[in-house]
Amino acid sequence: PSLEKDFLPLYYGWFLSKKSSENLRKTGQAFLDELGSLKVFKKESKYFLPAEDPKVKLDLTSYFAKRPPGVLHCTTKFTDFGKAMGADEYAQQEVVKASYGKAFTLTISALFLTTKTAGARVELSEQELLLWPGDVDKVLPTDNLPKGSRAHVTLGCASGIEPVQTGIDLLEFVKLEKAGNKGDEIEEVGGGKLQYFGNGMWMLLLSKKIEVKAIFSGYYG
Ligand code: ACK
Repeated sequence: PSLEKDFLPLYYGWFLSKKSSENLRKTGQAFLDELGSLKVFKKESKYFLPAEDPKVKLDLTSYFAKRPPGVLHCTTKFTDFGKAMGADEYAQQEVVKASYGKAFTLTISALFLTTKTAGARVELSEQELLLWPGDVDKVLPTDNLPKGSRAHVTLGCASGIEPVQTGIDLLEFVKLEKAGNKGDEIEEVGGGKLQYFGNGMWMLLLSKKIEVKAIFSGYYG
């Protein structure tokens, strides 16, 4: 019996390799550049501009100025050093312990952007879904969305917005999809099909999904 108590991380997740992080950041940047230059986007840019001064020039890169430092990641469970609901239960699962430090390949199927966040949508494999917590795929307690709906990589946040928002924003897209809203199919752009869901909610379905290498681990801050 050990005298030490397990000390849980701030969060568990997949941490992209340096190279995969750089590539995904570049892809995200190219998406912002292209979207920002599109006429359809400019026509709808009011959601991103201050009401007092709607004429200022919008630069999406400076709009999403809060970018994650270091390598990018996909959070599985936010454990808050053990203080979060369900933290111990999550950490004690055999699959979590057995996967700790192991390499995975994550599939990025889409990039999305709202007035608050920019992110990449992650499509989890059966095996990866085993590491996905049961209680995180809802905004409202009554939501009933497929497991893994929230899986994402945060690419950037608007001023005053915390990264937890990216997953919440993605769930809003999934809820709209579930309600049968396919979004206005705007046009084929560089990387795929661009969809607009209104209210400044944009999603690019990648014609060629991106695979990234990542290690399942914990982040202690
Ligand atoms: O971008 P993210 O997935 O959103 O990665 C960061 C990471 O944990 C460190 O802050 C995520 N995060 C923060 N708070 C929560 C929360 N309450 N529920 C789920 N994820 C969270 C944040």
